[in-house]
Amino acid sequence: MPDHLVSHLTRNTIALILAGGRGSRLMNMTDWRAKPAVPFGGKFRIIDFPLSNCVNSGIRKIGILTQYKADSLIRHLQLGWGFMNGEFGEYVHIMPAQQRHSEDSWYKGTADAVFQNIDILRARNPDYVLVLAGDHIYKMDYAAMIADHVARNADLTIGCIEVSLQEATAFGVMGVDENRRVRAFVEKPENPPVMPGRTDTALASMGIYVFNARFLFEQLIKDADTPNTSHDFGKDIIPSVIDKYLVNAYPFLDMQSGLQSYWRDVGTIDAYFEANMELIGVKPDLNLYDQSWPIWTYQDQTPPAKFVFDDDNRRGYAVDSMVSGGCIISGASVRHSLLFSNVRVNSFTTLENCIVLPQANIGRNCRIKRAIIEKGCEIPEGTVIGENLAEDAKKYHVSPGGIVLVTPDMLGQKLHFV
Ligand code: ADQ
Ligand code: ADP
Repeated sequence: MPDHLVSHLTRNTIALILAGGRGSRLMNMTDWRAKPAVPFGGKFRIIDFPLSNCVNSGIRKIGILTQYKADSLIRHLQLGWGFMNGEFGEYVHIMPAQQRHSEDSWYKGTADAVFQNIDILRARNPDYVLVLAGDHIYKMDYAAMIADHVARNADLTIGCIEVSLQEATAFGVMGVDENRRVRAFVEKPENPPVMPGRTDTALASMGIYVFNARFLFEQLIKDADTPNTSHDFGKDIIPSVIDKYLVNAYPFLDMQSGLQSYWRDVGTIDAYFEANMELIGVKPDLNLYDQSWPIWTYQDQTPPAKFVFDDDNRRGYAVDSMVSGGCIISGASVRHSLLFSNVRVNSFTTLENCIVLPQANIGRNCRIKRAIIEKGCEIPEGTVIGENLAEDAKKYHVSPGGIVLVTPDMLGQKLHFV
């Protein structure tokens, strides 16, 4: 079989999804779950996006490197992705930090997380390793990136996007030559270098990499033996290889329009709120209804969402909103909001610009706006949120953008579900 077929490339690729980081800027939403397990878009978890991208790209050997508060993530993976259990050589394999290599430490950094699994990877003998982050929302055909990597004979290919100089301080920023070869790389620079031909943007790494497998293993072993490294791809590995090896930049552009594609790091409460809210719009940049690139997930079996008149004949309705299965809106009004599954909204209550996570119950006579209500919250009757942020801040978390986050802990509630 000719080696250049893309199917040959993807079949000989192992994807590793780094899902161990905490994502502490999501505040209390990551108190008990890792960021990749955070619910998104009414039905999904963040990790469903890179996972669906892999499956849709034909990359079906997938390892997930977990560490921080992985219980919720692991249960989601078992329920939603457990069907890929090795048949036809297709698997989603959870690789928890288990001190395989050094028995005195957990994963130290992203490169160490991969290094500690090097014996498992070697035994599987892939040609390419695709390293992904478990915490970004986007739809991307990784096969095109791997094909570019191979066509250019690269040792390492880094996915990249153009961002504003201000945003660039939070990313790895690269300098490339006219052949897209990476000539410089600085992790989270205070003064990011401007992209050639631009005045106010920089070329940022998406934190996704295609490595030739043998090259990756060599670099990981070298890094493990280097003193004073943080064992991180962005801080240590990439800067150490750009001079000697062919490191290729792969711009993430829409195949049809040639414009930059949708890619979000929903790393803060404000970014999380915005990205979810955008989905409600008529033509969001992220289309979840596109059947050519489905986002797969685990979902509870739920009856249809229901909108009912209450006993006083008051209308229950939602407009300009997305409402998942199992919700009941009874005698309440819901506007421009996103309701996950099994949410209840009761009589005389109004919700506006809200994100309500599964199994929350909003009592009667509440007025709530610009809020994120966490999974399982029981919002007491008559609660007002979003009208006086100074008051709200005494009980709940208020983000810099004025979004109020409410969790069961803040309401003094213990969870009655597992
Ligand atoms: P950051 O996102 O800041 O920058 P990092 O916090 O290391 O990098 O997280 C990368 C991914 O690895 C995340 O998905 C995280 O959950 C996971 N992770 C972190 N520590 C881990 C560990 N010990 N074990 C397992 N998984 C772990 C990176 C790059 C930048 C790039 C941005 C793009 O370093 O160069 O610009 O991603 O978002
Ligand atoms: P998720 O919303 O991520 O699905 P789950 O409800 O499945 O989270 O809970 C994951 C684990 O964390 C369970 O063991 C659960 O009891 C615990 N847990 C969930 N919410 C909280 C919370 N607010 N505080 C402390 N522990 C929690």
